[in-house]
Order: sequence, then structure tokens, then C-alpha cells
Amino acid sequence: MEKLIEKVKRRIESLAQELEHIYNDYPEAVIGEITVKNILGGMRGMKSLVCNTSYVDPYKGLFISDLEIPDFEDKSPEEIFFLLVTGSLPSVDELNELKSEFNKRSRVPQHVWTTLKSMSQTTHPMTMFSIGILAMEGESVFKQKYARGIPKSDYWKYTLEDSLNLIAKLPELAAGIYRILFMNGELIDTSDEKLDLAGNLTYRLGFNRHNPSFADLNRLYLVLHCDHEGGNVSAFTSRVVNSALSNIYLAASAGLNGLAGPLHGLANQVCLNFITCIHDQFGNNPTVDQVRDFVTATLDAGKVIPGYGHAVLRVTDPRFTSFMKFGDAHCSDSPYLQTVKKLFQVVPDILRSYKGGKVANPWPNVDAISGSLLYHYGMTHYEFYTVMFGISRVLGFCAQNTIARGLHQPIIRPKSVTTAWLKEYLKKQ
Ligand code: NMX
Ligand code: MLT
Repeated sequence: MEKLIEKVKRRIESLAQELEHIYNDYPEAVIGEITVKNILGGMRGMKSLVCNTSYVDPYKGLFISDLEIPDFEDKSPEEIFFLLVTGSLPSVDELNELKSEFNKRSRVPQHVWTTLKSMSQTTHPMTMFSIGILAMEGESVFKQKYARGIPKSDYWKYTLEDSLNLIAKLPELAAGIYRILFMNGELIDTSDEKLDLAGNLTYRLGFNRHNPSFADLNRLYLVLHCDHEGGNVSAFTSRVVNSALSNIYLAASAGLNGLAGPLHGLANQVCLNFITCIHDQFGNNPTVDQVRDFVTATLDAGKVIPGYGHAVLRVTDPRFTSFMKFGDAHCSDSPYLQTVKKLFQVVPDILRSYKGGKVANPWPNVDAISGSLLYHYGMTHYEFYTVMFGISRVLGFCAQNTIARGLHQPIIRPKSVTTAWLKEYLKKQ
């Protein structure tokens, strides 16, 4: 892995130099003000972190380095990880080296299966995924090295080493959970095969695997969800946990627990359930008016419309557009995709006037469409969809934390205040 390690080292050195200049030249420069609205509003819009793996432009969406989604949507997850952590796409040799490294490290230890198989069948797949990762925490090289004593300058190397070990095992772990919960626990072995991350996942899930477009969808899934800058709930959680030098297994598991919430990654599961409820009520080909009525009734019941809105984006999520392009090419007649389109026709207008125009972004996010495509290919157990999101998002956690440790970023610990303090402070203004 010398090539990858060397490139990450160079990137960290160059970022460290840039940050040192910034720190020395502008130590007291003001980036923004903190308002009461910020403190009471989930810190929305407050610039308070540095993240160089990716950036989300409110009007253009996700950028990885200077690449927008159409520039990288046809890449593999391996290429994307390389891009996230080094800032550039790999050469053919670098890519082959990374693929073979992941392949070598891909086996999940037997004790993890014993743990997962002993759990109740009612356990949510995201809980199992998080526990499966935690169960492998004993293998952390960072933890072992830290206990013996290592210089700060080596933290990133062992974070990267742990990251490679963890990412390599995710397809087998995730597919195994799918088969434990939904396929009588019969795991599919691929130890003879030289498969890449997406190929391993597709093969081990064990259905429709001879359908090349399902394999393409899995690849796209693992690419589009990989990272969304540093402030989203899951990445931020993993950054906070890793900043305490809790190893990447602990940080990834924690981040995934955030992703498992319905306002974050679980929204893809909730969206599929939402569409299923529309179909149960009106049949598989509801009219636009019926869809509109269903949306209005959902809002009247005090619920949110899953897959719509975003904390940063102010346009249709380009990840939604990318999935739509895939759907139009491969399954345009799917009733689920058709209902996604009808929702896209009615929801933005409804949300624009909802709560007196309070909804900051009435447009669809990635979760409004991703599940409908998996459903089309026969993955009908939609409780699993957030695991698919999670496999990909761990790439971002690993890249962000490797760089953060390389830059010796300190433990993340903002100051909180009491309401009494706030009242007292504001009285004096
Ligand atoms: N349906 C109904 N109400 C909404 C929606 C929606 N889709 N989106 C925002 N609002 C409401 C929101 O609940 C809030 O109401 P209140 O002040 O009464 O609590 C008001 O509009 C203002 O919220 P925003 O500032 O627009 O949104 P915020 O940044 O706080 O939250 C989300 C962003 C994504 C949490 C929010 O839009 C939402 O709940 N969407 C539905 C769930 C979803 O799709 N989540 C997935 C996000 C992407 N991901 O993968 O993580
Ligand atoms: C994500 O991919 O993390 C979501 O779109 C949420 C976010 O960016 O806040």
C-alpha cells in the first residue's frame, strides 16, 4: 500500500502547511457571528469545522476535490475512497493495488457471525451493522499501537490501516446481515473469487446477481452516498468520537447510529414505506391528485415528507438526479419509480407554502429515490436500505478521520451554556 500511504502523507503535509499559514497570518480573523438562532437551531449554517474530503455547495451539491457528481458517478467505490483520502483519482496501478488490498482483508471473523446470529430476528439491520463493526473493534491496530505509545505524527497511519481493514469487510458484513435476517441465515461465500467491493456485495447478497444492471446500481449506490462534507449527523458524530482517539471501529459504529435516524439515512427506508402506503391505498398506479392528497394528509397528521428538504442544499439533490438518470435508463416502467416522479411533481409546490414558507428547501434529496431502484431489483426488505447507505458512508468517515488525525486536530468540544446564562448575557446587550 506504499503508493496510497505516500499520497495521503503528501496531502496531509500540504494541508498542514496551508493551515499553519492561515493560523499564523489570520489568527483572530472572524469567519462569522454566532446568533441565538444558530444556538437554538441545531447550529445550522454555522461554519465551525474544516473538512477537505468533500464540500456541499447549496446550489450545486456534492463536490469531491473539484469533481461534481457527473464527473465521478461512473467510478468505483475504490476510486472514490482513493479520491476522498488523497484528493486525486488513482492511476491504474494504484487502483489495482487498492482493490487487491481490500480483497486480501475482506474476511469477517467468525466470532462476528456468532454474535450476529445470536441476536433477535427483530433487530434492525442498522443495529446489527453497527454491532458487527463494534464486534471487530478488538482488531484495531491504532488501539494496540496507542496502548504501547506512538507519536502523534503516526496517528493517521494506523487510522488509515484500520480504515482499510474495516472498509474491506463491509460488503461481507452487510450482505451477511441481509442473509441472516431475510434469507434464513445462509451466507454466500466468495473466498475463491477476486471481487471488488461492489462485486463482492452484489455476489454475497445473492439475488439477481447475474443481472449486470443490479451490479451497476450497487456500484452507484456505494459511490453516491460516500461523503457529504463534515457537518452531517453521521460524519460529524464519527469525527467527534474519533477526536477523542476512539479508534475508527468505534467512530464508524457511532456515526452509523446517527445515520440510522429517520431525519438522516433512515429516510430512504421511510420513503419506500411511504410509497408502499400510497400503493396500498390507491393501487400501483396512483393519479397525481391521489398522490397530492396523500402528501397533504401526511402533513396534516404532523409528519414530515420523507426524502424532501435538506439542511444545506437549496436545489434538487444532484444525487437524486443521478439515480433518476439510472432509473430512466434501466427501469423507467417501475411503478415505484413512477410514484417517485409523481411525488416530485407535487411535493415541492406543497412544501413551498407549508408552515408559511418555513421549509428552507422543498426539493428532493437522495433518499427520495434510492430505495425505489433497489425495490425494482427485488430488494424488497426496505429496512436494509440504510445499511446500503452506511457501507458507502464509512468511506467518508475513514477518509475524514485519517486526515483529521494527520492534521493533529484536537478533541472536539464546543462550549454549551445554560438558559440562565443566555438570559443574563442577552440582558446586557
Ligand atoms: N416535510 C415537512 N416538513 C419539513 C420538511 C419535510 N420534508 N423539511 C423541513 N420541514 C419543516 C421542518 O420540520 C421545520 O419545521 P419546524 O420548524 O416546525 O420544526 C421547518 O420545515 C424548517 O426546517 P428546515 O430548516 O427546512 O430543515 P432542517 O435543516 O431543520 O432539516 C431535514 C433538514 C432534512 C431534517 C428536513 O428537511 C426533514 O425532516 N426532511 C425529511 C426527512 C429526510 O428526508 N431526511 C433525509 C435527509 C438526507 N439524508 O440522507 O440525510
Ligand atoms: C447526507 O448525505 O449526509 C445528507 O444529505 C445529510 C446532510 O448532508 O446533512
